[in-house]
Amino acid sequence: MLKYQKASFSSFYLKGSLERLKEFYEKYKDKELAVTTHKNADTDAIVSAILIKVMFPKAKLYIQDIMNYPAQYLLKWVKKAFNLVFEFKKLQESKEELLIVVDTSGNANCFNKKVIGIFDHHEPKGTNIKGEYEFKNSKAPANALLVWEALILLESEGLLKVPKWVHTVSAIALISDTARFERGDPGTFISMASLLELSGRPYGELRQVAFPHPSRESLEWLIEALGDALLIESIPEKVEPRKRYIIVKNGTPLGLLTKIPENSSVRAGDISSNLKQLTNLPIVVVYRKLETEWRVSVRTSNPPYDAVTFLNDYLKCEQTKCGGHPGASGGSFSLEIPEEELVKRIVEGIKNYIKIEEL
Ligand SMILES: [Mn+2]
Repeated sequence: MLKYQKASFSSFYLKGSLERLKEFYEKYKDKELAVTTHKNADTDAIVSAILIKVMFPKAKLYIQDIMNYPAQYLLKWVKKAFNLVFEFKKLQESKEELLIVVDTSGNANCFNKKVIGIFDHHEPKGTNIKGEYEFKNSKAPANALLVWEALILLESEGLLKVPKWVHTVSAIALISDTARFERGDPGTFISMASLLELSGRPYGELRQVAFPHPSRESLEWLIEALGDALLIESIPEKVEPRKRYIIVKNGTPLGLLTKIPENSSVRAGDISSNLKQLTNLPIVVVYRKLETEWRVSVRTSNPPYDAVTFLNDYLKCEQTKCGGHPGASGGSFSLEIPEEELVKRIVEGIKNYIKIEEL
C-alpha cells in the first residue's frame, strides 16, 4: 500500500533516473543555457521553467509565443509572496546555444539550438524533439513534479539546496494542471500532501493562485456567454454571428460552444476553463479567429471524455497543430476552413462524442 511519510520522500515519477540526472546536472550546472516551454505557456510550464533555474542558476527563461493569464498571475504572486522576479523573453531573442525544453517534447520551435534536456509529461507523439538527457513520464500529473523530484533528488545527494518557495509553486502547478484534482492517481495526492507540508501554506491559498479570480473582461464575457446561449438540437440553418450554443440531445445538455469576439483580449483557454467549471457540462469548446488561424480550446470531464481525442478525431485537427491533456486541450485550424464548417465539426463532434446514455 502507498504510504505518505514526511521527509522520506522517494521519487514517484523519476524512479531510476538518479544517475543520469546527476550526470546531466554536473555537465551543465555552470553553463549558460536557455529554457523554453510549450506554446501558450500555462502555469505548469512556467513553474517548470523557474524550477530549472534553481537547478541551473545561469539559465535564461523564454516562452515560445504567449503566456496565459493564470501563468502571468502566478509570476506576479511569486514577486509579492517571495520577492522573486522571473523574466521571460521570446525564444527567438535568445543567444544561448544550449536549450532545455520543459512540459513539451513536441510543438516547440528550438531555433537550431542543441537540446540538452527535456522534462515532459505529455503522451509521446510522432513529432517529438530529441534531447541529450530526457526525463519523461506521461503518468506525472504535472510536469513541474518531474523537475521538483529532480531537485529533491539532487538535494538528497547534497548537490544543491532546494528553497521553500519551490514546494509552494510546485503545489500550485499540480493544482493547475490537474484542474483542481479532477485528474489524479494516488501518486498525485501523495505528492500534494508532501508539497503542502513542505510549503506550509493552506491549500485554499494555493488553489486561488492556480485559478485566479477573473479579470473584469473575462467576467463580462463569461456572463454574456452563459446568459445568452441558445439551446440547440442541431445547427441552425442561419448561423448567427454571435454563436453561443448549448448542444442538446433528447433534452439532455451535452456541451457548450462559444465564440470569443475578435476584438476581445481574453484567451480562449482561460474562458473555456472557467465555463467548464461554471457549467459542469461534459464538454466546453471555445473558439476565436486570430490573425493566422482559428484557435480552438476544449475542456472535458475526464474520465471518460478526452479533449485531445475530441480535437484529433472529431474536429480532424492535424497532429502537430493540437496538444494538451485529456481534460484540457487546444488546437489551431487553418483559416481556409470556413467558419460554418468549423462550427459544424464542433457541433456534430459534440453530438457524436458525448454519449447520452453515459450522462
Ligand atoms: Mn503540463
